[in-house]
Amino acid sequence: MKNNQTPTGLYYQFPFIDRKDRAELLAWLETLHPLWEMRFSENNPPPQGDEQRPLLRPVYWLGNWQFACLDYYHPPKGILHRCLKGEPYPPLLQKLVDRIEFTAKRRFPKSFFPEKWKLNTCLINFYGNKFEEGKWVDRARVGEHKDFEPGPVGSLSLGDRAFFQFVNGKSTLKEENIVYSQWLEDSSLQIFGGDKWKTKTFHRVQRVEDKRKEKLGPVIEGFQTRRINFTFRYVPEEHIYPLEQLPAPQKNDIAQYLQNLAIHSPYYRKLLSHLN
Ligand SMILES: O=C(O)CCC(=O)C(=O)O
Repeated sequence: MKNNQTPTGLYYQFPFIDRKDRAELLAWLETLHPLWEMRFSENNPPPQGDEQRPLLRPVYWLGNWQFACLDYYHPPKGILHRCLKGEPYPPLLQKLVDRIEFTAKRRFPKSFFPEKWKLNTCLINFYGNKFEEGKWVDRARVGEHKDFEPGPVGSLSLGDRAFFQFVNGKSTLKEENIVYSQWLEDSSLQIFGGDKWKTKTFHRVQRVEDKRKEKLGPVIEGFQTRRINFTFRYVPEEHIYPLEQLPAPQKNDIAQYLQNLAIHSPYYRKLLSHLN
């Protein structure tokens, strides 16, 4: 344990960003057009017992895009053709990422960091209520999972606070399986690294409060966002593929997503124009 009683390998800072950076981040987020991806695709159909479904929330990736239908980045076996080279960070985000990397290196032992570690990948999750079958349904949660990208992960939160937990085992509601709980406040930073938090335990977002009543993020049809979370991760550069290096089946699976992204993003528009 350290002085502030946070276990080794966990770091929490509140607030991490000031009001000016927060306002600038929110203004930039409003310009995004997140995707509502389907979990599976023609070339990656649902395994037996599972079914095609949309993800619980809209997402946007920077650095590289890990499409759900390409099965995400999952070393050591799932590294081939999982990560498409994506948009770079805007300057404000890069500035925050530099601070997060600096903090992680200062707080965590060297052994937590793979060689060449840098937070070159960002998943932006939009949490809120989804309009389904005539009513608004609270979809603001994430089930137990691990982030398989090697090294520490940095997590920046905006909006309503989230109840975040590390747990032993999957799909368990048993109290004794809860290893550590943390409320993630608006404008806070969480970093987790090392075997205990990356490999041995799963993490999840149990619920997100609904108190701030703040309009957050871009307009998304059929969705009301009340929390936005950025997780910054590391994917080795050699596992990030330019579009032209993806095989045809993978390219076909993501073709419509890329068309949708290209409507609003100059980066994806250029990518597709080079392909034609
Ligand atoms: O929203 C959060 O705080 C956590 C998100 C998360 O677990 C993930 O993106 O893998």
